[in-house]
Amino acid sequence: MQYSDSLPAHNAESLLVHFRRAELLKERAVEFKSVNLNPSQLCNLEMLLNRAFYPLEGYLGREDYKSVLSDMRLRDGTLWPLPICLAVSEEFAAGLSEGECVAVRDAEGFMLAVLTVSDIWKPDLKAEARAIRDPFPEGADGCHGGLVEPWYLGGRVEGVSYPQRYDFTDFRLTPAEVQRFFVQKGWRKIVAVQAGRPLHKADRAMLEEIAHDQGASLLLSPQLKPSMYFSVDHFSLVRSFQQFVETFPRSMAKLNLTPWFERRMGPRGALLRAIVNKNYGCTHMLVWDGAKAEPRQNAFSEEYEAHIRWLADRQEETGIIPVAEHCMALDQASCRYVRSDGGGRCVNDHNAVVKRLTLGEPVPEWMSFPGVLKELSRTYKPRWKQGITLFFTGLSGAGKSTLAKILFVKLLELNSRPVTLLDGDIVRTNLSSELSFSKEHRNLNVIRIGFVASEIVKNGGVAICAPIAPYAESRRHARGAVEHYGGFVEIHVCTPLSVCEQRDRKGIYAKARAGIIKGLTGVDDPYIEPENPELRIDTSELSPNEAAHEILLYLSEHRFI
Ligand code: PPS
Repeated sequence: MQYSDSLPAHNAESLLVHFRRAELLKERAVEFKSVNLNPSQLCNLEMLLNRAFYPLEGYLGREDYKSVLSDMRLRDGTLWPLPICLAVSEEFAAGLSEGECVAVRDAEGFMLAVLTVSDIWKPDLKAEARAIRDPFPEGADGCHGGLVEPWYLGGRVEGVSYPQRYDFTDFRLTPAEVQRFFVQKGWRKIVAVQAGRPLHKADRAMLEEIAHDQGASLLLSPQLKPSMYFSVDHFSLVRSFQQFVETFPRSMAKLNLTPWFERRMGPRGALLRAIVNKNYGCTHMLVWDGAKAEPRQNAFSEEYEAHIRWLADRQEETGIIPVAEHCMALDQASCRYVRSDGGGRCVNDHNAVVKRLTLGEPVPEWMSFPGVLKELSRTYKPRWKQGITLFFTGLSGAGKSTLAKILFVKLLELNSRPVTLLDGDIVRTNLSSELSFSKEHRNLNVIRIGFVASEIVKNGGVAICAPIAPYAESRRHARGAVEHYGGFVEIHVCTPLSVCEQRDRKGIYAKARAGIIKGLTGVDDPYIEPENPELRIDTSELSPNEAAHEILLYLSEHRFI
């Protein structure tokens, strides 16, 4: 079947309704049940509304869903490789009937669309995953939106508003706007290039080769994660793309941000990407060799070549010609990447660039562009410029607070970063005053400390925390929150209980032994020792100054200071 034969005859640029209809829908929505979308569902809705998912006019109904899984086609024969349905909880589905309208809202409750429900069903997720993985064994995400036992809704969608986006709005064009741009500029052949990592000089040389080979221009889009707003990487990726696109003549490359995100759905995902790219007005699409995480010798795997052939077999219908990566090699004489069909490497220099930036080493000129590096170096800093958390844990009286205070002063004296002290008492007074010393509340207390520390580290500061933190789970949680943005050094102050009790500066152990206080850590409440802390310090063997010096030595050896 020809691509054009299979398209329904309508030409609406978006599924947004006229504002008068939108007003009516908003009034009526008071009576509708509501679904709040998670970030990936929000991207799907945006792609429906802006017609990147043309010709879909809403979420797939049950019969279309089945047909997509079995034949990669809608019931009318249109090629469509992946289900786009609205996943809801069983409880929500149980209260709905077919024909009913549902208000589709963002996380804040702002109404974006109205779905007229045509079908409600419980999908067999295992069968769905099996079908999607066929014909190649790849990881599959489906459209269950992260729900564990979802039900699916299908039906026509009437758009009230696009999801609100506040970042990079200058180049978030809809498919129709992008296509108009191409027409205005007289671009007839366009290669779509999506990438989930920053691009460098090897990529630039390859893209220029491809553009010249095809006589085409380039539409470059960073591939975003649904959780984009919680990740500094998102901003750094997009800004690096801005810089990268600037290295091309204006007549050759255009940057656009699409709400498309990586779905890990193998060939079917690539096919959907082809359809979406066609809807943005492109004619070709670069297909990266997904298996190639690291540079490796000579050319491509058979799977990759089979994948390209598989997409090429369907290009009549998708309207998109798949383009494979080229092998590139560094020409030593000119220090430039050149095409190398007879050998060479499929080059991905990104990991090497990040490694050099985080080690504080210079990045060779042939590897990347100054503008791209400037953007990336704001995110990928050497350890001594990153934020860091010093996380002291140990029994009451072990010496955590004393050490924390010495380190606080020493690091202020170095004056390289802002330093914040989150001592147990400070936190209990200002952040967790309503919490008790139950297991649940202690974990919550430590999770809160981890959150505050991660915010400090995200902004390049030093957080010094000194709670007892008796449980492994909340310590792990705090580490996870912080390590996303910088260093986490766990220091187990392992002074024996007998010494802590002997010191008993607050008289707390005496009270516990007398039964006045219940649930004191180490006496009648557990302390789970950390298995792999970065440091263990026993203050019964070292003076406070000696112990602090050990910690400073560790920080310096590991290049944190
Ligand atoms: S936890 O477990 O991490 O939430 O504890 P933390 O916030 O560090 O609070 C410990 C300080 O509270 C005092 N205190 C108790 N500690 C342990 N168990 C019980 N039942 C208890 N009741 C009060 C104690 O003085 C701790 O202070 P530090 O500075 O550790 O000696």
